[in-house]
Amino acid sequence: MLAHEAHVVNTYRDEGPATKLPATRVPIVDDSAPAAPYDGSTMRCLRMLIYLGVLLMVNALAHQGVVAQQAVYIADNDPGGSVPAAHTAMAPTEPSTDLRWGLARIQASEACRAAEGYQPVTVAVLDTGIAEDSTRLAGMVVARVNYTDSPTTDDLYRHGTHMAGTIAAVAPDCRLMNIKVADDAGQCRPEVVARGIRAAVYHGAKVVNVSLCMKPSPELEEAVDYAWAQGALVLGAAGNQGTSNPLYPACYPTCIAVTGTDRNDSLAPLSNSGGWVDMAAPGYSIYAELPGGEYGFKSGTSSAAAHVSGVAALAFSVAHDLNGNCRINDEVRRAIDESCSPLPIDGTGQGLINALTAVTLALVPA
Ligand SMILES: [Ca+2]
Repeated sequence: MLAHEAHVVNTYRDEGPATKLPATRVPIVDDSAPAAPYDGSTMRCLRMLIYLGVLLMVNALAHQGVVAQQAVYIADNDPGGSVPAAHTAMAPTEPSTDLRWGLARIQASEACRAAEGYQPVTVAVLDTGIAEDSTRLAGMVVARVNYTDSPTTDDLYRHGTHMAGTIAAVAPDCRLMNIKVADDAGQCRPEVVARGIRAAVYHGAKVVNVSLCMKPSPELEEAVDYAWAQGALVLGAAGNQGTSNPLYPACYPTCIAVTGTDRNDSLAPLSNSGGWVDMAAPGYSIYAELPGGEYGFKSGTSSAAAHVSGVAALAFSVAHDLNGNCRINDEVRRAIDESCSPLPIDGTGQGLINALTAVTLALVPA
Protein backbone atom coordinates (compact mmCIF):
# COMPACT_ATOMS: atom_id res chain seq x y z
CA MET A 1 0.00 0.00 0.00
CA LEU A 2 1.36 3.40 -0.92
CA ALA A 3 2.10 5.74 1.90
CA HIS A 4 -0.17 8.47 0.60
CA GLU A 5 -3.08 6.05 0.45
CA ALA A 6 -2.64 4.88 3.98
CA HIS A 7 -3.81 7.99 5.73
CA VAL A 8 -5.94 6.04 8.11
CA VAL A 9 -5.12 5.71 11.73
CA ASN A 10 -5.83 2.45 13.42
CA THR A 11 -6.91 2.76 17.03
CA TYR A 12 -4.55 -0.03 17.91
CA ARG A 13 -2.90 0.14 21.26
CA ASP A 14 -1.07 -2.58 23.09
CA GLU A 15 -0.20 -2.86 26.71
CA GLY A 16 3.44 -3.43 26.01
CA PRO A 17 6.00 -3.51 23.24
CA ALA A 18 6.75 -6.86 21.69
CA THR A 19 10.45 -6.45 22.24
CA LYS A 20 9.77 -6.74 25.94
CA LEU A 21 7.96 -10.03 25.60
CA PRO A 22 10.62 -12.29 27.06
CA ALA A 23 10.57 -10.29 30.26
CA THR A 24 6.85 -10.79 30.68
CA ARG A 25 7.00 -14.51 30.09
CA VAL A 26 7.86 -14.80 33.69
CA PRO A 27 5.68 -17.05 35.69
CA ILE A 28 9.06 -18.24 36.80
CA VAL A 29 7.76 -18.48 40.31
CA ASP A 30 6.85 -22.04 39.72
CA ASP A 31 5.74 -23.62 42.92
CA SER A 32 5.34 -26.96 41.20
CA ALA A 33 9.07 -27.19 40.53
CA PRO A 34 10.93 -29.97 42.38
CA ALA A 35 12.26 -28.87 45.73
CA ALA A 36 15.87 -27.77 45.62
CA PRO A 37 18.29 -29.15 48.22
CA TYR A 38 18.37 -25.89 50.13
CA ASP A 39 16.93 -24.71 53.33
CA GLY A 40 13.21 -24.11 52.83
CA SER A 41 13.12 -20.60 54.22
CA THR A 42 16.04 -19.52 52.05
CA MET A 43 14.28 -20.84 49.02
CA ARG A 44 11.08 -19.08 49.95
CA CYS A 45 12.97 -15.81 50.36
CA LEU A 46 14.64 -16.29 47.02
CA ARG A 47 11.33 -16.99 45.39
CA MET A 48 9.81 -13.97 47.03
CA LEU A 49 12.63 -11.78 45.72
CA ILE A 50 12.21 -13.16 42.23
CA TYR A 51 8.47 -12.65 42.45
CA LEU A 52 8.87 -9.04 43.57
CA GLY A 53 11.34 -8.46 40.78
CA VAL A 54 8.87 -9.84 38.29
CA LEU A 55 6.12 -7.61 39.61
CA LEU A 56 8.31 -4.55 39.30
CA MET A 57 9.31 -5.55 35.80
CA VAL A 58 5.72 -6.10 34.70
CA ASN A 59 4.65 -2.79 36.18
CA ALA A 60 7.48 -1.03 34.40
CA LEU A 61 6.45 -2.65 31.13
CA ALA A 62 2.85 -1.68 31.63
CA HIS A 63 3.97 1.91 32.07
CA GLN A 64 6.13 1.72 28.99
CA GLY A 65 3.16 0.33 27.12
CA VAL A 66 1.22 3.52 27.60
CA VAL A 67 4.16 5.57 26.39
CA ALA A 68 4.69 3.23 23.49
CA GLN A 69 1.24 3.91 22.14
CA GLN A 70 2.40 7.18 20.75
CA ALA A 71 5.00 5.31 18.77
CA VAL A 72 2.24 3.06 17.50
CA TYR A 73 0.50 6.06 16.08
CA ILE A 74 3.63 7.28 14.40
CA ALA A 75 4.07 3.84 12.92
CA ASP A 76 0.47 3.73 11.80
CA ASN A 77 0.81 7.02 10.02
CA ASP A 78 3.99 5.89 8.41
CA PRO A 79 3.51 2.51 6.78
CA GLY A 80 7.23 2.25 6.33
CA GLY A 81 7.75 2.33 10.06
CA SER A 82 7.94 -0.57 12.38
CA VAL A 83 4.76 -2.38 13.24
CA PRO A 84 4.45 -3.36 16.85
CA ALA A 85 3.23 -6.79 17.61
CA ALA A 86 0.99 -7.41 20.55
CA HIS A 87 2.10 -7.92 24.07
CA THR A 88 1.03 -11.35 25.11
CA ALA A 89 0.30 -11.97 28.69
CA MET A 90 0.44 -15.64 29.44
CA ALA A 91 -2.02 -18.45 29.82
CA PRO A 92 -3.83 -19.75 26.76
CA THR A 93 -6.71 -20.76 28.98
CA GLU A 94 -10.04 -19.21 29.76
CA PRO A 95 -9.34 -16.04 31.70
CA SER A 96 -10.58 -15.46 35.18
CA THR A 97 -13.26 -12.91 35.82
CA ASP A 98 -10.76 -10.81 37.77
CA LEU A 99 -8.77 -10.22 34.63
CA ARG A 100 -11.86 -9.24 32.71
CA TRP A 101 -12.81 -6.34 34.94
CA GLY A 102 -14.67 -4.61 32.14
CA LEU A 103 -17.28 -7.34 31.95
CA ALA A 104 -18.16 -6.94 35.61
CA ARG A 105 -18.17 -3.16 35.32
CA ILE A 106 -20.86 -3.18 32.66
CA GLN A 107 -22.74 -6.16 34.17
CA ALA A 108 -22.20 -8.30 31.12
CA SER A 109 -22.90 -11.65 32.83
CA GLU A 110 -26.21 -10.44 34.20
CA ALA A 111 -27.12 -9.10 30.76
CA CYS A 112 -26.28 -12.46 29.19
CA ARG A 113 -28.55 -14.25 31.60
CA ALA A 114 -31.35 -11.80 30.83
CA ALA A 115 -30.91 -12.43 27.10
CA GLU A 116 -30.62 -16.21 27.39
CA GLY A 117 -32.69 -18.21 24.97
CA TYR A 118 -33.09 -15.46 22.40
CA GLN A 119 -31.91 -15.53 18.81
CA PRO A 120 -28.18 -15.01 18.34
CA VAL A 121 -27.15 -11.87 16.49
CA THR A 122 -24.43 -11.50 13.87
CA VAL A 123 -21.66 -9.03 14.63
CA ALA A 124 -19.29 -7.98 11.85
CA VAL A 125 -15.75 -7.27 12.99
CA LEU A 126 -14.17 -4.89 10.50
CA ASP A 127 -10.56 -5.12 11.45
CA THR A 128 -7.26 -6.85 10.75
CA GLY A 129 -8.85 -10.30 10.57
CA ILE A 130 -9.67 -12.89 13.20
CA ALA A 131 -7.33 -15.74 14.10
CA GLU A 132 -9.38 -18.87 14.34
CA ASP A 133 -6.87 -20.87 16.33
CA SER A 134 -8.94 -20.02 19.38
CA THR A 135 -11.49 -22.79 19.65
CA ARG A 136 -14.10 -20.46 21.00
CA LEU A 137 -13.75 -17.82 18.29
CA ALA A 138 -13.45 -20.40 15.53
CA GLY A 139 -16.81 -21.78 16.52
CA MET A 140 -18.37 -18.35 16.33
CA VAL A 141 -17.09 -17.14 12.96
CA VAL A 142 -19.78 -17.72 10.35
CA ALA A 143 -18.25 -15.77 7.45
CA ARG A 144 -14.92 -14.33 6.44
CA VAL A 145 -14.03 -11.84 3.72
CA ASN A 146 -10.69 -10.29 2.86
CA TYR A 147 -10.68 -6.80 1.34
CA THR A 148 -6.95 -6.29 1.75
CA ASP A 149 -3.93 -7.39 -0.24
CA SER A 150 -3.02 -9.82 2.52
CA PRO A 151 -3.12 -13.46 1.42
CA THR A 152 -5.14 -14.44 4.47
CA THR A 153 -8.13 -13.49 6.61
CA ASP A 154 -6.00 -14.47 9.59
CA ASP A 155 -5.01 -11.72 12.00
CA LEU A 156 -1.29 -11.14 11.55
CA TYR A 157 -1.45 -7.69 13.14
CA ARG A 158 -2.97 -9.14 16.30
CA HIS A 159 -5.78 -6.65 16.70
CA GLY A 160 -9.03 -7.97 15.22
CA THR A 161 -8.80 -11.17 17.22
CA HIS A 162 -8.70 -9.21 20.45
CA MET A 163 -11.73 -7.17 19.39
CA ALA A 164 -13.62 -10.33 18.44
CA GLY A 165 -12.66 -11.87 21.76
CA THR A 166 -14.00 -8.89 23.68
CA ILE A 167 -17.25 -8.90 21.74
CA ALA A 168 -17.58 -12.64 22.33
CA ALA A 169 -16.89 -12.19 26.03
CA VAL A 170 -19.83 -9.80 26.33
CA ALA A 171 -22.13 -11.71 23.98
CA PRO A 172 -21.00 -15.36 24.01
CA ASP A 173 -23.83 -16.55 21.81
CA CYS A 174 -23.32 -14.08 18.98
CA ARG A 175 -22.05 -14.98 15.53
CA LEU A 176 -19.02 -13.25 14.10
CA MET A 177 -18.24 -12.07 10.59
CA ASN A 178 -14.54 -11.67 9.96
CA ILE A 179 -14.40 -8.70 7.57
CA LYS A 180 -10.73 -7.96 7.04
CA VAL A 181 -10.45 -4.34 5.91
CA ALA A 182 -7.12 -3.44 7.53
CA ASP A 183 -3.97 -5.06 6.21
CA ASP A 184 -1.22 -6.87 8.04
CA ALA A 185 0.42 -3.55 8.86
CA GLY A 186 -2.78 -2.23 10.44
CA GLN A 187 -3.52 0.13 7.56
CA CYS A 188 -6.78 0.63 5.73
CA ARG A 189 -8.64 3.08 3.53
CA PRO A 190 -12.08 4.60 4.15
CA GLU A 191 -13.53 3.32 0.89
CA VAL A 192 -12.50 -0.22 1.79
CA VAL A 193 -14.07 0.09 5.21
CA ALA A 194 -17.19 1.45 3.52
CA ARG A 195 -17.28 -1.56 1.24
CA GLY A 196 -16.89 -3.87 4.21
CA ILE A 197 -19.73 -2.22 6.10
CA ARG A 198 -22.07 -2.55 3.14
CA ALA A 199 -21.17 -6.19 2.57
CA ALA A 200 -21.55 -7.08 6.23
CA VAL A 201 -24.97 -5.49 6.48
CA TYR A 202 -26.11 -6.92 3.15
CA HIS A 203 -25.22 -10.38 4.43
CA GLY A 204 -27.11 -10.01 7.66
CA ALA A 205 -24.87 -8.36 10.26
CA LYS A 206 -26.89 -6.33 12.75
CA VAL A 207 -23.90 -4.96 14.64
CA VAL A 208 -20.83 -3.61 12.86
CA ASN A 209 -17.77 -3.05 15.01
CA VAL A 210 -15.29 -0.57 13.55
CA SER A 211 -12.38 -0.23 15.97
CA LEU A 212 -10.61 1.91 13.38
CA CYS A 213 -10.40 5.65 13.02
CA MET A 214 -9.92 7.68 9.90
CA LYS A 215 -10.57 10.94 8.14
CA PRO A 216 -14.06 11.62 6.84
CA SER A 217 -15.01 10.25 3.46
CA PRO A 218 -18.28 10.40 1.52
CA GLU A 219 -18.17 6.65 0.85
CA LEU A 220 -17.73 5.90 4.52
CA GLU A 221 -20.57 8.18 5.59
CA GLU A 222 -22.88 6.71 2.97
CA ALA A 223 -22.03 3.20 4.15
CA VAL A 224 -22.74 4.04 7.78
CA ASP A 225 -26.05 5.60 6.78
CA TYR A 226 -26.84 2.58 4.62
CA ALA A 227 -26.25 0.34 7.63
CA TRP A 228 -28.61 2.40 9.74
CA ALA A 229 -31.29 2.43 7.03
CA GLN A 230 -31.01 -1.34 6.75
CA GLY A 231 -31.59 -1.82 10.47
CA ALA A 232 -27.99 -2.31 11.58
CA LEU A 233 -25.88 -0.39 14.05
CA VAL A 234 -22.28 0.73 13.53
CA LEU A 235 -20.02 1.15 16.56
CA GLY A 236 -16.95 3.32 16.16
CA ALA A 237 -13.89 3.82 18.34
CA ALA A 238 -13.31 7.47 19.29
CA GLY A 239 -9.54 7.13 18.86
CA ASN A 240 -6.46 7.29 21.03
CA GLN A 241 -4.83 10.62 20.37
CA GLY A 242 -5.86 12.24 23.63
CA THR A 243 -7.65 15.03 21.76
CA SER A 244 -11.18 16.13 20.96
CA ASN A 245 -10.62 16.15 17.21
CA PRO A 246 -13.37 14.16 15.54
CA LEU A 247 -12.52 10.90 13.83
CA TYR A 248 -14.61 8.70 11.61
CA PRO A 249 -16.78 6.70 11.29
CA ALA A 250 -17.33 7.34 15.02
CA CYS A 251 -18.30 10.98 14.47
CA TYR A 252 -21.07 10.27 11.96
CA PRO A 253 -24.50 10.77 13.55
CA THR A 254 -25.74 7.26 12.89
CA CYS A 255 -22.59 5.69 14.33
CA ILE A 256 -22.14 5.30 18.07
CA ALA A 257 -18.84 6.90 19.06
CA VAL A 258 -17.24 5.15 22.04
CA THR A 259 -14.39 6.33 24.23
CA GLY A 260 -12.57 4.30 26.85
CA THR A 261 -12.52 4.22 30.64
CA ASP A 262 -10.34 2.47 33.19
CA ARG A 263 -11.09 0.54 36.38
CA ASN A 264 -11.78 3.81 38.22
CA ASP A 265 -14.23 5.03 35.60
CA SER A 266 -11.70 7.66 34.60
CA LEU A 267 -10.96 8.41 30.99
CA ALA A 268 -8.40 5.86 29.81
CA PRO A 269 -5.02 7.34 28.87
CA LEU A 270 -5.06 8.96 25.42
CA SER A 271 -8.72 8.18 24.83
CA ASN A 272 -10.31 10.91 22.74
CA SER A 273 -13.27 12.81 24.10
CA GLY A 274 -15.52 15.58 22.89
CA GLY A 275 -19.02 16.69 22.07
CA TRP A 276 -19.17 14.14 19.27
CA VAL A 277 -18.53 11.19 21.60
CA ASP A 278 -21.70 9.29 22.48
CA MET A 279 -20.64 7.12 25.39
CA ALA A 280 -17.86 5.34 27.24
CA ALA A 281 -17.00 1.71 27.93
CA PRO A 282 -14.06 -0.16 29.45
CA GLY A 283 -10.97 0.49 27.36
CA TYR A 284 -7.93 -0.04 29.53
CA SER A 285 -6.12 -3.29 30.37
CA ILE A 286 -8.71 -5.35 28.55
CA TYR A 287 -7.94 -9.06 28.49
CA ALA A 288 -8.99 -11.15 25.51
CA GLU A 289 -7.90 -13.62 22.85
CA LEU A 290 -4.87 -13.11 20.67
CA PRO A 291 -3.63 -15.18 17.76
CA GLY A 292 -1.70 -18.30 18.60
CA GLY A 293 -4.21 -19.47 21.16
CA GLU A 294 -2.98 -16.81 23.54
CA TYR A 295 -4.63 -14.20 25.68
CA GLY A 296 -3.31 -10.73 26.37
CA PHE A 297 -4.06 -7.18 27.38
CA LYS A 298 -4.85 -4.21 25.19
CA SER A 299 -5.86 -0.68 25.98
CA GLY A 300 -7.69 1.79 23.83
CA THR A 301 -10.99 2.92 22.47
CA SER A 302 -10.89 -0.09 20.13
CA SER A 303 -11.68 -2.30 23.10
CA ALA A 304 -14.27 0.17 24.37
CA ALA A 305 -16.14 -0.02 21.06
CA ALA A 306 -15.92 -3.80 21.18
CA HIS A 307 -17.61 -3.86 24.59
CA VAL A 308 -20.48 -1.77 23.23
CA SER A 309 -20.76 -4.02 20.18
CA GLY A 310 -21.22 -6.96 22.52
CA VAL A 311 -23.93 -5.08 24.39
CA ALA A 312 -25.60 -4.15 21.11
CA ALA A 313 -25.63 -7.83 20.12
CA LEU A 314 -27.39 -8.74 23.36
CA ALA A 315 -29.88 -5.91 22.99
CA PHE A 316 -30.61 -6.81 19.37
CA SER A 317 -31.37 -10.37 20.39
CA VAL A 318 -34.22 -9.30 22.67
CA ALA A 319 -35.51 -6.06 21.09
CA HIS A 320 -38.84 -5.51 19.40
CA ASP A 321 -39.95 -3.07 16.74
CA LEU A 322 -42.02 -0.80 18.92
CA ASN A 323 -42.57 2.02 16.45
CA GLY A 324 -43.46 -0.18 13.50
CA ASN A 325 -40.71 1.02 11.17
CA CYS A 326 -39.72 -2.58 10.41
CA ARG A 327 -36.32 -2.38 12.07
CA ILE A 328 -35.11 -2.54 15.63
CA ASN A 329 -31.83 -0.68 15.50
CA ASP A 330 -33.63 2.47 16.68
CA GLU A 331 -34.97 0.61 19.71
CA VAL A 332 -31.54 -0.91 20.38
CA ARG A 333 -29.79 2.43 20.11
CA ARG A 334 -32.25 4.01 22.50
CA ALA A 335 -31.79 1.19 25.00
CA ILE A 336 -28.00 1.52 24.79
CA ASP A 337 -28.12 5.31 25.08
CA GLU A 338 -30.43 5.21 28.07
CA SER A 339 -28.41 2.53 29.83
CA CYS A 340 -25.50 4.91 30.29
CA SER A 341 -24.63 6.48 33.63
CA PRO A 342 -23.21 9.99 33.37
CA LEU A 343 -19.52 10.36 34.14
CA PRO A 344 -18.02 13.48 35.68
CA ILE A 345 -15.78 13.84 32.66
CA ASP A 346 -16.37 16.30 29.83
CA GLY A 347 -16.73 14.80 26.39
CA THR A 348 -17.83 11.32 27.37
CA GLY A 349 -21.36 11.69 26.04
CA GLN A 350 -24.05 9.98 28.02
CA GLY A 351 -21.55 8.19 30.18
CA LEU A 352 -20.64 4.61 30.95
CA ILE A 353 -22.69 1.90 29.27
CA ASN A 354 -24.46 -0.79 31.29
CA ALA A 355 -25.24 -4.04 29.51
CA LEU A 356 -27.89 -5.26 31.92
CA THR A 357 -29.83 -2.00 31.75
CA ALA A 358 -29.55 -1.96 27.98
CA VAL A 359 -30.91 -5.49 27.67
CA THR A 360 -33.64 -4.79 30.21
CA LEU A 361 -34.71 -1.65 28.36
CA ALA A 362 -34.68 -3.47 25.04
CA LEU A 363 -36.56 -6.43 26.48
CA VAL A 364 -39.20 -4.56 28.43
CA PRO A 365 -40.50 -1.54 26.56
CA ALA A 366 -40.77 1.62 28.62
CA1 LIG B 1 -38.12 0.30 15.21
